[in-house]
Amino acid sequence: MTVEPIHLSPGDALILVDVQNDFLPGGALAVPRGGDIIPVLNGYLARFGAAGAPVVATRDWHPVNHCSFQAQGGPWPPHCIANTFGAEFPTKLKLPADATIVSKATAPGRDAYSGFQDTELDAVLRAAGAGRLFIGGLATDYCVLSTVRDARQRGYTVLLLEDAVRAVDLKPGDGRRAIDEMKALGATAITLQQLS
Ligand code: VGL
Ligand code: ZN
Repeated sequence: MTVEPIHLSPGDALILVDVQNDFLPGGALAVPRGGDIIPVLNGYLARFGAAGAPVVATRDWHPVNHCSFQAQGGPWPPHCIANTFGAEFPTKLKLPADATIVSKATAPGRDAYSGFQDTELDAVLRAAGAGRLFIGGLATDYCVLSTVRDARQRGYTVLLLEDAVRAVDLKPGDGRRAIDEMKALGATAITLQQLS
């Protein structure tokens, strides 16, 4: 397999999707091997920092009575409740102080898997002049997939951080199928070693 080097340039932005305690080992909705991505994301963060390129972190930020919780008839256990430990970014993730944080799914009656849904993400990226998005995080088959779909629909170039995503895999193969769909939508899968 040829490994093409990628150089960061103006217009690039890093988007970390929902890298939050509840999606990590010990969390309320732990993604299998979710913790593996943190050191890899720290590698991407170091390169974006060195390049002075913008970083955006989305977060699932639910009210206690959110419609996606089983008590309300939704599919998930309670997770990422706003202002709780489970909704925080893990301390091991080296998020820069100037990262932009985008909260999503904040209204009780509406879920949002995509970082673009009912948020300021598109406006933030436009204001930063970003056209090429490097996207990683959790979970491959839910919020990463939806965010990549919306990014492609909005005309962004998407580089999927294949070594910095992990899937819930409720049905075995969900993560694999999500990656296939993202590639079919025009996303390019990359790994950290390609970033010089
Ligand atoms: C997510 C399930 C429920 C995600 C969020 O971030 O992928 N998954 N809420
Ligand atoms: Zn959620």
